[in-house]
Amino acid sequence: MDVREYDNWIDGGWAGADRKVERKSPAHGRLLARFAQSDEQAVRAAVGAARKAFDTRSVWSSMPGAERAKALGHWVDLMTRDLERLALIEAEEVGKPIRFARAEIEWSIELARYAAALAWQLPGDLVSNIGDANLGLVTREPRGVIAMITPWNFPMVTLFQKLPFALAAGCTVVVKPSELTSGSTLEIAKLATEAGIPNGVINVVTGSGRTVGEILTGHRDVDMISFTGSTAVGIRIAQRAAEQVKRVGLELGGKAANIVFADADIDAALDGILLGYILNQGEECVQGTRLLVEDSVAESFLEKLVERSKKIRLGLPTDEDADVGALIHEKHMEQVLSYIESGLEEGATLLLGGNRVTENGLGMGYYVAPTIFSNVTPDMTIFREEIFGPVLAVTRFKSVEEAIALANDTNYGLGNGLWTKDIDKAIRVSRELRSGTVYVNTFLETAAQMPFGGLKQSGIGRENGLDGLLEFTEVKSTFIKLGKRTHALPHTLTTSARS
Ligand code: TXE
Repeated sequence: MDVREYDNWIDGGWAGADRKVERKSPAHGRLLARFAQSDEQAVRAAVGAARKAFDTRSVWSSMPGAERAKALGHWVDLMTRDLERLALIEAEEVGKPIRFARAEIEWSIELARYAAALAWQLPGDLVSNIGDANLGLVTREPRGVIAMITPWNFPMVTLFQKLPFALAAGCTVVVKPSELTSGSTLEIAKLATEAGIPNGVINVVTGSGRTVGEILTGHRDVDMISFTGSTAVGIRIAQRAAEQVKRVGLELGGKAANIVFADADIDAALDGILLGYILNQGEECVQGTRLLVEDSVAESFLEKLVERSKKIRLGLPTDEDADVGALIHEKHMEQVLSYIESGLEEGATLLLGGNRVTENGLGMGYYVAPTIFSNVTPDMTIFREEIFGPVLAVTRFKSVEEAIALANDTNYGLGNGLWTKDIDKAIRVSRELRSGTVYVNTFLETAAQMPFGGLKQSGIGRENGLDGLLEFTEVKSTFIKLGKRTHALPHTLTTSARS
């Protein structure tokens, strides 16, 4: 297998770097790629290219929406052409099974297709009731140069919930992907140039967050920072942004609850709970990591869930039948195992898993067995903290009120799910759940038109949908006087008084 060598992508071409960071496979340890460890000069060049492309209005920011949509459409075609190649890069660098990587690229392309359509019709308002001789225009303009900082769990989807929307609005962009998974981001930036998106509109600088990320977020020519990652770094970024009164969009962690009522379609709920806790090895911000199950059905539900979970197949990224892949790196695996340890120490009952997996050729990778704890109480660490691994914490409840209180007993508010055949209960509970998304009788559903984002410490702002486009726009109010101006100036200052 060839090692992929990458530089930064700046102003429509590769820009070399003296220092490199290596990415080894979390699944089998082999070297996969080398990325640039960018310095201040590289970040300045990238922001400079984005600024110039934005300020030269005809290049992109004031191009007719239809033209931008056309260019984004060509880009979509090229990504579709290269889907398999992109999926393999994604699977290998993240450690996830190839079929999920494929689905991720397909979904990213879908988001780009939707955002391209939005470029046709940036909404605005005409205000006609401010007097006969006045007209108000409320228009939306692209925000400017956007710094996008993205994580390693879904390198493409987390980027595509931002990038095509910002481009559709007319912004230009500098992306700093995770230093662990930069390959697909660099590849799609190159494809953008091939598709005719002008130089400087998309730039990518790679390297560590603490150096490259900090330089980028502090750069005065960056108008907005759009970040997906941990809550701790999100807080840091919000502080940096505040120093220069920059806009921020933050998509941070989560601790979703999946509530199963006794009157649910139990088989459907089992599917949803299973997918919810193992998808992407549990490295997911809307992971259904807490199962709240009604006491009267809990025993039999858990028996079935454990039986089904035993069939989950762990495998290498290229294993077409694998359900769960490797965790992102050794330190993260150790952290997940230490959360499992805390569950045992704090008195939860281990029903399944709880260990690292090294059998069947997985010994060189960072695999953790699907793990289920029951008798979890709200004071336990595994109930409260984001684990980001295939670990499910189960808590029983006896009433609707108790279920709602348990679900909301968290600092996060990204997503929650509930399972019931009673429509009144479904609507009541979904209204009372404090999260940006609620899934009723389903889980991890997606649609490009549906906004995505969090309450509380899960973030600020929304991605996807029309809201996702508007995040990257500024509102401008323009007053237009019709006919003769009769403003209330002091008499002595009016034109007629002077003449
Ligand atoms: O994320 P970081 P990490 C959660 C999850 C996970 C934990 C740690 O719980 O276990 O975060 O993951 C860049 N200035 N999520 O440490 O550090 C960094 O280089 C500017 C949830 O990998 O937040 C990367 O590009 N940038 C989440 C990006 O921030 C900085 C997805 C995210 O890395 C920076 C990932 C700084 N000071 C992890 N420090 C989700 N919402 O899905 C780091 N970065």
